[in-house]
Amino acid sequence: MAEKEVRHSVCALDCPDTCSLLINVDNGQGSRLRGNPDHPVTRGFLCGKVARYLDRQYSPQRLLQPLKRIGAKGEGRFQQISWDHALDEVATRLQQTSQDFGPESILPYSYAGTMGLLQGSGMDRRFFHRLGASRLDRTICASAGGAGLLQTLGSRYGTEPEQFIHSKLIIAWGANILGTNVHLWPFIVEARRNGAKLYVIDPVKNRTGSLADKFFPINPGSDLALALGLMHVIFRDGLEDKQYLNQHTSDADSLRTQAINYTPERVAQWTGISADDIVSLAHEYATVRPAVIRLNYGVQRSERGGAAFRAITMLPAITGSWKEVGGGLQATTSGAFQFDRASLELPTLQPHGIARLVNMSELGTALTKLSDPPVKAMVVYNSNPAAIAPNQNAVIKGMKREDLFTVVLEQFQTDTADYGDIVLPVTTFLEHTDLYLAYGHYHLQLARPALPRAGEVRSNTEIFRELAKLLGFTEPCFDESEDDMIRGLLRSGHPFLEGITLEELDQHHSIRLKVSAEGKPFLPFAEGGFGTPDGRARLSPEGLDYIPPIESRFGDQALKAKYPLEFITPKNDDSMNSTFGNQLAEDAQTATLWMHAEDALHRKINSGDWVRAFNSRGSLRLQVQVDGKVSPGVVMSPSVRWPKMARDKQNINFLTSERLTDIGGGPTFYSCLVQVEGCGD
Ligand SMILES: Nc1nc2c(c(=O)[nH]1)N[C@H]1C(S)=C(S)[C@@H](COP(=O)(O)OP(=O)(O)OC[C@H]3O[C@@H](n4cnc5c(=O)[nH]c(N)nc54)[C@H](O)[C@@H]3O)O[C@H]1N2
Ligand SMILES: Nc1nc2c(c(=O)[nH]1)N[C@H]1C(S)=C(S)[C@@H](COP(=O)(O)OP(=O)(O)OC[C@H]3O[C@@H](n4cnc5c(=O)[nH]c(N)nc54)[C@H](O)[C@@H]3O)O[C@H]1N2
Ligand code: SF4
Ligand SMILES: [Mo]
Repeated sequence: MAEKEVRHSVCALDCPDTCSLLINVDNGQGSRLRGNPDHPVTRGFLCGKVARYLDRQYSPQRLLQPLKRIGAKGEGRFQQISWDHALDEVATRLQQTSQDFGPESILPYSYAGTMGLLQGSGMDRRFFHRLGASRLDRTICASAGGAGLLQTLGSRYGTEPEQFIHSKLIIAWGANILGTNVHLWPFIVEARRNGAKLYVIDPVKNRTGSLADKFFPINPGSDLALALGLMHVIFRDGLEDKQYLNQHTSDADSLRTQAINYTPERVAQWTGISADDIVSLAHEYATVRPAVIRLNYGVQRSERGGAAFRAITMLPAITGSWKEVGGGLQATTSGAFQFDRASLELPTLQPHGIARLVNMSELGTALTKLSDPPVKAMVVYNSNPAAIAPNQNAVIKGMKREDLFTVVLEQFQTDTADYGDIVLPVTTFLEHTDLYLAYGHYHLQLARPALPRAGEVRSNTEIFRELAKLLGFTEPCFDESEDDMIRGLLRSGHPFLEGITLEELDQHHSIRLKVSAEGKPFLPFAEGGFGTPDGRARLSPEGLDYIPPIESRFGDQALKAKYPLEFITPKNDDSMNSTFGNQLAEDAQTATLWMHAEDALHRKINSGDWVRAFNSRGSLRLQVQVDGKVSPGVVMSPSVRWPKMARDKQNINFLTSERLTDIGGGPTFYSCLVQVEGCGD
């Protein structure tokens, strides 16, 4: 590397913005990280977390050598060992486990610690497929919403962020834009400068809600009812786009019939939003043009989250808003990155046909109850299940099992790493090559290593490549270079990737997908063209009856009598799920419980008091804040802290359940009833 230079990189964190980064490198030492000013979405700035990423990169707490556990599981006592020793032990144990219990007794556990395609779904997938290990159903974040989008639109993409400047009404629906998608904000600021209004529908009045023109405090998990109420008013008052409905949708008439039942008055009871507000929101949404919905992921983490996603994504088809620049809806853009994933993951390597699928949102059950075969070995990478998975008591009980062999590939000594038998130190995104899609824009990016590696770290790709060798896998795919793996991904033949090559990516770092002609806005469904089999948006009302979540104020009344508060645990400003958890102070947001004054008074609790939030699954110590962020009956604490960093060694996922969403098999983190009581200190 030259003495002083500016290098390009890409933020690999699990965030819709996938920022283009510039880093100053001086004699191999990174000195300044900033947002690329030339990138159309990054526009020269970073979020607070990643602006300080070099602190993480150079943290004295980073794992730099392989470790072998010498203490009890979870205790955190390890000794350093060599890579040869570590990899030999992992290979031998996996081979033995496979022989004794069958390969499906081995479970990979990974999610989006890095969004990079190679480090997240490349050599690892090949390795586990070839081994015949259980497959992991990666449901922890977006599978309920994804299933909903596929049912209605048949595609997982929508309005591009750059077009929000043309909108006149922007609805942030379960979307904390300033907290989790901050690069959309400048486009909204520009739209508002031109007269647009921003409306926010959220149970929590966070920074985004506080800056809205109108804030609609919705009861958690009732979004399906609200969407049906809006449809009721739009159809009743003849505000639908009949031509669009006829030409580009199916089942509109049955939907209209279904919506008749969802009067504003009925919907008001469930949602907590007044009938008048529902009527005026419906009128404005249908008549202010163009209107766009930013539907983010919060809505899907409740029991009817999939149906809610289905219904909300029907709205722009009903009003014909897809036709307009600055109209439509964005829940994600990831479906436009149409790679040849099979060439990367090679599922055909599976020796005994398709292996069993284990839902990552039910890890506690998988580790404690699964049989035939039971899980005997788990390899964790890009994830921190001992913090982020629901029903932690079961997860920990499983991870403590003496007969479970656990390998953890990590940058830091997380709670999960404490349960590892072998811990392998890995690279950060500044140290390896990867290709990045985005779920909040349409720019494909490549990053080469920007910094020399710390200590003895290796990348996921290298580790799985070496394990494949040790297990005697001789297929040529285990020798394939990273560049060839990227070339394979790009060779799908899909028009959105047409002409994009690795060489071009190396030269430009970021390339807009060929979703529309250069300089022209992308209007995905202006003329129909939905991804459904008949090309029409599917408005079927089947499965769209609103049934309140079991764990909600209108759900199981016996449960509610014991645990009367609806507990939601949305994203934290200062961490990325549990990433950065090592840096969070004891009094961080993740130690705070927001509560309404009425609920506090009733329990003789004041702002600043320490309380216990609990239900039948667990109990957690938090400090109360009463400041109007949440409505009566709702409590909120941002997710998620490292349990071991807290005095009580717990986090909010000790309270959440393993109940799954209506479709997609997703977790229901935000359908969670609790009681709160003072606890002295
Ligand atoms: N700072 C920061 N940024 C992040 C992350 C992080 O941990 N920290 N995580 C990243 C990840 S993994 C993801 S998936 C994205 C998620 O990004 P978002 O979807 O924006 O994040 P959430 O906080 O899950 O939920 C969004 C909003 O939905 C609200 N909400 C909760 N329940 C309901 C409900 O029933 N109805 C409605 N209408 N709203 C509801 C929450 O209060 C929150 O304000 O963010 C990414 N960005
Ligand atoms: N209560 C509650 N729980 C939640 C949520 C919530 O809103 N509320 N959100 C859920 C959501 S949306 C998500 S996406 C999940 C996120 O869950 P996870 O995907 O597990 O995300 P993180 O907690 O960020 O942990 C990622 C880990 O990967 C590591 N890592 C980063 N890069 C690499 C790499 O290159 N190689 C390897 N081996 N490791 C790497 C990081 O150090 C970090 O410890 O959490 C879920 N849990
Ligand atoms: S976390 Fe998101 S906003 Fe922050 S730098 Fe990464 S991509 Fe950008
Ligand atoms: Mo997520």
